[in-house]
Amino acid sequence: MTEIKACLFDLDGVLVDTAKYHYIAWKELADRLGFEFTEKDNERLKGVSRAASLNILLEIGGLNLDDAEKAKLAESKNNRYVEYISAMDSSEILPGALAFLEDCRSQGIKIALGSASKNAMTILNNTGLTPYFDAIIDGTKTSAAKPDPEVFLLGAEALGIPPVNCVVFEDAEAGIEAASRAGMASVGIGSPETLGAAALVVPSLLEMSVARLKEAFTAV
Ligand code: B16
Ligand code: MG
Repeated sequence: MTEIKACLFDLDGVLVDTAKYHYIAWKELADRLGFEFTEKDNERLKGVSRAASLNILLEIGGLNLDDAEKAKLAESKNNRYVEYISAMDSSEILPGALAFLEDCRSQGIKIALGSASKNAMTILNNTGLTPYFDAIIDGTKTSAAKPDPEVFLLGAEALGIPPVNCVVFEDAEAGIEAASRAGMASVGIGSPETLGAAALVVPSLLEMSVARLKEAFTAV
C-alpha cells in the first residue's frame, strides 16, 4: 500500500461502546411488544441502520407491521436511546482510542468519522471527541448503509485524501466490506473470527499506534 494519510473511524464499537445502550432500548421495545430479545440477537444489529435494526427485531418477534407503525416504534426506541447517550461522558471512550487519535494528529494523519448513527454528534460532543475530527460523516449525511462504501468515500472526499491513502477502523463485518468496496485498507477491532476480511485485526485500539499501522500497511 502507499502512504497512509488518513484514518477513518467507525463510532460504536471502535471509539465508544454505545451497543449496550442500543441493546437496552431495543430490549425495552421488545418487552413492550411481548417477545424476548437477547444480547446474542443484539449482535445482528451492530453497524446496521436504525430502520434495518427494527426490521430484524420485528422478524425475531415474528411481527409484521406497516410503515407508519414501524416509524412510531423506531422513534420511541430512539427517544429512549437518546436519554441514555445524553448521560455519556469521556469515561466511556474505549481504551486506547484517545491515545491513538492523539498519535494520528501529532503525525499529521487526517481523521474522519464514518458512522451509521444519526446520533453521532450527541455522542462525540458528550464524550469530548468532536475536536479530533477533520471530517464527520454520519447517518444524517448518507443514503446507503454499510456494506455500501458511501460513508467512507464521503469521508475521504471531505478530507481531500484519495481512498488508497485511507485506513478504516471497524468492528462490524459490513464495515470491513464497505472499506474494501471503497478501495481502502481496514483494521478490524474485535475478533478475527468475524473480521477476518480485514488486513489486520486487533482486540482494541490499545494495540494500535501510527508506527504499527505504517509497519502493517506501507510497502517497503
Ligand atoms: P442510530 P456505527 C451504528 O453505529 C450502530 O452500530 C448500530 O447498532 C445502530 O443501529 C446504527 O449506528 C444507527 O444508529 O439509531 O443512532 O441512528 O457502528 O456505524 O457507529
Ligand atoms: Mg460499529
